[in-house]
Amino acid sequence: MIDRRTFIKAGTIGASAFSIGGLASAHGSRPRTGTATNKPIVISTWNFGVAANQAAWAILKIGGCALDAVEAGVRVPEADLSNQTVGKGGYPDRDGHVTLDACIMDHEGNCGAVAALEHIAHPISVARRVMEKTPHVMLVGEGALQFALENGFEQEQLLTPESEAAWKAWLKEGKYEPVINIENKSFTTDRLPGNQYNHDTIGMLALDSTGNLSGACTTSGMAFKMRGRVGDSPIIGAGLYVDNEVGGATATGVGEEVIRTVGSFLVVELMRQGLSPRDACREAVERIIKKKTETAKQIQVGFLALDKNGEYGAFSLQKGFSYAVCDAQRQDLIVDGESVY
Ligand code: SD4
Repeated sequence: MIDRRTFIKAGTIGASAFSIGGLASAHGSRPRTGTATNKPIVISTWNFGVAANQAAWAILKIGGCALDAVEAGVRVPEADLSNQTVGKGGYPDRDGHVTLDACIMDHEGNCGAVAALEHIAHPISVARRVMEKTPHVMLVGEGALQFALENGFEQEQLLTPESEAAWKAWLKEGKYEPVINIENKSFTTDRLPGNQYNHDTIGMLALDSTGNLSGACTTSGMAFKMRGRVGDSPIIGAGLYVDNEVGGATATGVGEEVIRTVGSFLVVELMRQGLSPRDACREAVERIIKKKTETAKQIQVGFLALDKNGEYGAFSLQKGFSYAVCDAQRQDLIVDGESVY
């Protein structure tokens, strides 16, 4: 158990806790020249990433591989019934079904994903199985469930009484209109869609002691989404992307905007061009603003990135996006990300 956590403002210590060739300037970017590497390291979205990181760390610290670490890490919030945004216990869709999305990607560009998967508590492990045991990248809906059951995953009731009660409360006002975020306005009037009180995703990136990267992303999706809706989280390139030559990125927030900009792939490509993780995330966030200026003011999207050297950074549209960092120095760091608004 973590009894003490430190919150650090990114841009001060967080992003520079380990900085290669100097920290990029606050408002720009410059190519980094350093060669030192901070490994192993694992980072993940939101405060609940701390517990998830520690499960990943148990593997990384004994020389385990990044792929095993990210899978083990994100299984923690997937199993946590008090977390109503990931895995079992997640908020259902508008029709009361808990549908889960997840993807995983390794250092060789192998990837696997499931979307709209029901009745299985650990979609990330099904995604890994898709990656390793099928010629495909993504299975969805009933096919994903069938595959999971054939592979020994247990069928479970994922809707908890608490999440069912929240859904029933939402239903009193719920409008079945395909308007992004309308559900959140009736769900919690003063809380931004995709923000810290309504975040639905853990995205995790790890660099292991051999210098290999992997990532995982898992979610129950936006609360009270339309039936059949799939967000960015299981989409390789949108919710997660890893390129072992460069780094990895993951996203949280309103997935529609992340898909539109192929956000995580964009962050990795920007790092390839020499931007720091933090500046690459910032540029991707600004791309969302450029494309959908009015929408961008109303929603949250956050990106988190880790490069080959173990340097990390994040940026979001709105305040409130935090992320957790775990390395040899400390295992319980929470960083307040920077934001545009
Ligand atoms: C989705 N990106 O389904 C997820 C939800 C999320 O903070 O991350 N919300 O669109």
